[in-house]
Parts: sequence; C-alpha cells; structure tokens
Amino acid sequence: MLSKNMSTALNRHLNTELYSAHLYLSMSSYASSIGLKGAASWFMVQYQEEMVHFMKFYTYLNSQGEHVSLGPLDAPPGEFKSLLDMYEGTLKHEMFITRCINELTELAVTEKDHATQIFLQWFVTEQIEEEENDREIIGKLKLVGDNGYGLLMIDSELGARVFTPPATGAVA
Ligand code: OFO
Repeated sequence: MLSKNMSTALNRHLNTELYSAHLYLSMSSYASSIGLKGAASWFMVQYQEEMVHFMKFYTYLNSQGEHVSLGPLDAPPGEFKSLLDMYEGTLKHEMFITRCINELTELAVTEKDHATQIFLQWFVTEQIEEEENDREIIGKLKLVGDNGYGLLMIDSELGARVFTPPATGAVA
C-alpha cells in the first residue's frame, strides 16, 4: 500500500520517464536527419530503455493497487546544434532524473515505505550507469572536436549499442 504522497510522486515520475523516452526519440530522428545513423540507433536504444523504465513504474503502481494517470507532457526539443550538444543535453537530463530518483528515495525512507525503497534501488544503480555512459561519450566528442573523420568513427561506435529487453517481459 502506498501513501497518497508516494503514489502522486511516483505517478509524476512515471510521466517524466515518458518524457525522457520522447526526448531520445526526438534526438534519434534528428541524428538520422543529419546522416549520423550510429547516433540515431544509439538514441533509439535509449528510447527503448526509457520505455522499460516507464513500464517499471507503471507495473509497480498497478501492483500496489493504484492506477496510472498519463500526461500531459511537454514537447521535447527537435533541433540540436551538434552531436556534442545532444549528449550534453542528455547528461543534463539524466542528472535531473538522478535528482528525481534521489528525492523519491528520500520520500520512501521518510515514510518508512520499504517496498518502494526496494523498487527504487534498481533506478539508483541505473542512474550511475546512465551518467557514466554520457560522460564517456562527451569526453570522446570533445577530443575529436570538429574532425569529421573522428566524428564518423564515434558515430560508428555508437551504432554498435544494442537494446537488451528485460528478461521474460519482466518490467518490475
Ligand atoms: Fe530513465 O533514465 Fe534516463 O531518463
């Protein structure tokens, strides 16, 4: 059983995960439109991962007898200055998500809501990986600067990322 506060906060965050999915889908489309097919594929994988995150919150709320309230969502940006700009935006957004997850965890601790604390642990760990990946890519992009060959190499590397669906459709 969730408190009203906890349920409202989890529901708000579920919509933020959906916004994340839209943000990365928009970045995927933009990358594709400027010929960066590897980055387009990387952001599509990121979109798929965000939908998994969204579904984890959806499943958890339903399993606690709550119903989900969707949207409205802000439109994500549709134009970006460069690949570096996209990844800096990604890192900034993920740092915001980390803060949200930390706040949810603090609320669960304050309310002695052990089930929600356990549920959120997966996201605490996930956010470390999300930020680490973005920082690594940003570091490489800064290293190559405007060098076209370097950018194509990074784009090709980004294209190697694959989406791994959760085991047997489990999302919670
Ligand atoms: Fe769901 O972690 Fe990114 O936003």
